Amino acid sequence: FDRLEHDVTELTPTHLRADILRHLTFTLGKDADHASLYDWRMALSFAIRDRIVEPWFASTRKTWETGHKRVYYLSMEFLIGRLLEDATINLGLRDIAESAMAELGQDFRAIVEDEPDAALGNGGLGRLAACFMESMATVGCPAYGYGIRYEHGLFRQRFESGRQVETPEDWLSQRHPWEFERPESAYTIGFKGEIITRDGREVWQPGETVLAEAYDTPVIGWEGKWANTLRLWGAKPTTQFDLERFNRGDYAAAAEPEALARTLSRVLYPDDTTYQGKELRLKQEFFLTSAALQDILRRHLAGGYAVADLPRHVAIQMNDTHPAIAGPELMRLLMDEHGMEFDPAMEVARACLGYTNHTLLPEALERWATYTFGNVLPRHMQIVERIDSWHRRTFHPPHYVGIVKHHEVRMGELAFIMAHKVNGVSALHSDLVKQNLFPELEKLHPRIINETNGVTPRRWLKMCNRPLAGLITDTIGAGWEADLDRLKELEPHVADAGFLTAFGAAKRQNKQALAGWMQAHCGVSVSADALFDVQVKRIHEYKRQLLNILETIARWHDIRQNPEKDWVPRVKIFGGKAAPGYVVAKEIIHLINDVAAVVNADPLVGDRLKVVYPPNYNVSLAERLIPAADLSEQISTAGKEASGTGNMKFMMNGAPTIGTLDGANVEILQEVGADNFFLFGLTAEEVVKRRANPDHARDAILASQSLQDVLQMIAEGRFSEGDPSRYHQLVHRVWHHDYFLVAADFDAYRAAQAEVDTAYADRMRWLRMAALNTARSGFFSSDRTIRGYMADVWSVEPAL
Ligand code: DL6
Repeated sequence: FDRLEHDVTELTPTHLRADILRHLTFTLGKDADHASLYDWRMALSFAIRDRIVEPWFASTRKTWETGHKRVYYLSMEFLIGRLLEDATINLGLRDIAESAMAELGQDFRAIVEDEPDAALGNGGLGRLAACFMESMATVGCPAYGYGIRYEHGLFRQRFESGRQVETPEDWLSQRHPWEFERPESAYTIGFKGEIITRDGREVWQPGETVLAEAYDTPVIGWEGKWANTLRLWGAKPTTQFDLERFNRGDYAAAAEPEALARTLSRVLYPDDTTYQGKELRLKQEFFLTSAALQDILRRHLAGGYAVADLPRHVAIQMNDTHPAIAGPELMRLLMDEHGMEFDPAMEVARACLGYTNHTLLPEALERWATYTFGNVLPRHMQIVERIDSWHRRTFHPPHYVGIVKHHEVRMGELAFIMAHKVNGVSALHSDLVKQNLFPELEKLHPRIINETNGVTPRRWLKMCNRPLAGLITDTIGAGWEADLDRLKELEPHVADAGFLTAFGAAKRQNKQALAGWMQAHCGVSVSADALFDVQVKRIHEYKRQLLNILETIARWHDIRQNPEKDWVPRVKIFGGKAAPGYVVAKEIIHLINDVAAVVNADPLVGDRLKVVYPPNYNVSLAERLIPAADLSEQISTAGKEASGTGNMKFMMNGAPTIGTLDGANVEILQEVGADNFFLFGLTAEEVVKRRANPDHARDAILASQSLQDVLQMIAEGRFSEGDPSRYHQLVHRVWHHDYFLVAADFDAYRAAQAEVDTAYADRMRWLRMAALNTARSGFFSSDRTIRGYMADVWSVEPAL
């Protein structure tokens, strides 16, 4: 391993080549003549991983030796995507790896794209956790991410006759080269059972147990200066395989304990907005949380510190309410296992815990029936009730405020009361959390702050958009990757036609690559001169993909009415999955695909309008689509999108937003200026007022001839030939149950889209807007967000 002593900055393709061949031979047992793409990918991944291990050890050692405070980020989701290219970029080895592979006769791009996406998350919340892990490593914040090593990540989506069909995802069917299995780091997790009293203390005797075993993935920061650990727990049985039953020929029964245990880490729940009333989901949440807390306490005590000293060394962040059982579980460990009394244990727990809220949607705020909660976690039910009565006695909240209400345990209230800081994820969202979600609790204990989300510019600009990243470095020099405010230095160049032309050329290169990919994978041919208008995110009524497709129909209709007009050609690109049980969202997907089929086959329309919906939107597809986008669709009903992070990625990649005053759009608008943003629609306050009028949708439809025509065409079956009633319910919903105000915002959206056309037709004006979006996107680096959490929530200094 002498070669590992080379500083990565001195590493040559020849060194790396030798490492790759060594792994191919000794780790994979293959010779170069018989190696498959998979073998080469593994060999390269191991060679790159070797380069991470040293800084990883060094970071851990330094944290340990200095007793530095650590952050523990508990999340049910880490949507990390592919890791190989990202690791090479952060180590400064991207081009060296490409050359080394070329010397070996291999195509780096093909290797990178052979890696399956680790889709251990549903959407924004999980991807945010992944960006945070990378940023914590970049800014030198000592941290562990704790999650679940799901065998099956988010389902794969395909379309059959335009309908979404789900199949299981199997990223672990291949070896995962980035992780280290840690069988020695395993904890027993209990469920159910009973409480007994021993020596005057309550003792929980679980009726079921499983083992949580650790799998560690190092996360390397920019320039390889610091690395943290993403520790994912896999479930294993605590009981041995039952040999006696096996010998009796009862093979299924013999394997039962293993099968039952593995169920716990088998699937990611495919729904990020609705509460899953499943005992298994509660068990998963406890499994992750208990394993993490046991691990945290073990590490703390191994450092020779007292339990009461925990808050000086440990900050624990609950990513949404999913790990909110951390409050009672930490109390149980402190009281039942470490002998603390209730009051001091509360002080310790609350000083350690922070809670991030990611949604205002009532259906996403977890509540458990006390029956289920008490059955699965009887000791925690007792502790929750004790916390609730302590809170009532001490603070006298209004009678309707509390943790246990109407036979339910409210996880939002529990997380709030157990945390010393609660934060929202954009300025608007944090205000709404204060005003609408927890107004009474905030009055009793003011603790809500804002930490506007961010995204890592290493993955979401440097890696996914090489043409633009290259232009930025050529224009303002290196170093912007870890100091994104430096993008401001691009502003003076925006007056320079040469720079704008180069900016346009970079965008065009990405668009051409995407056009080729869409032709090959979706069978739709599009012109790279058309405006690429992109809406990618989970499919949900509040995100209003329906509004977008209704506008598409109106546009198609107008082009047909007036084909001679000088239309600005558009490609409407959609991407996203619907939760399998979300019927309306699935109807919207079907409608988009049906409209695409009609529009794309219409010779009268030709290249003036195309609709493309590539299936199975995931992190890798986002990396392909976002750099090629001209326009970013962020059109949620105001007050519903907590922040959005896709909106930030588009902005960074030079795509102006068409959007409502919702989530972080508000701050994007502030940063970029009204001239470089297509704003439309009702504000959050107006939404509430408008909804109070029961006829709001009808009024809006009757006032808009265009919307009437569109709804009429759908209802007549123009997009569902042979099945005219297919969308009757959807159309009925717009008329009578339009909770998300699609009708009310339709005309304003159309007008904003017309402004987009006008702006795009003026090439230099458009390029200026696009370039200013990139130049003013520095605020949205997740490095800034992480520094905010470090200062305001965790009280952690950088260790670098
Ligand atoms: O904060 C990350 C992300 C936000 O950007 C999105 O606006 C928000 O919808 C999402 N929230 C969730 C909520 N899931 N649950 N429960 O995914 O968080």
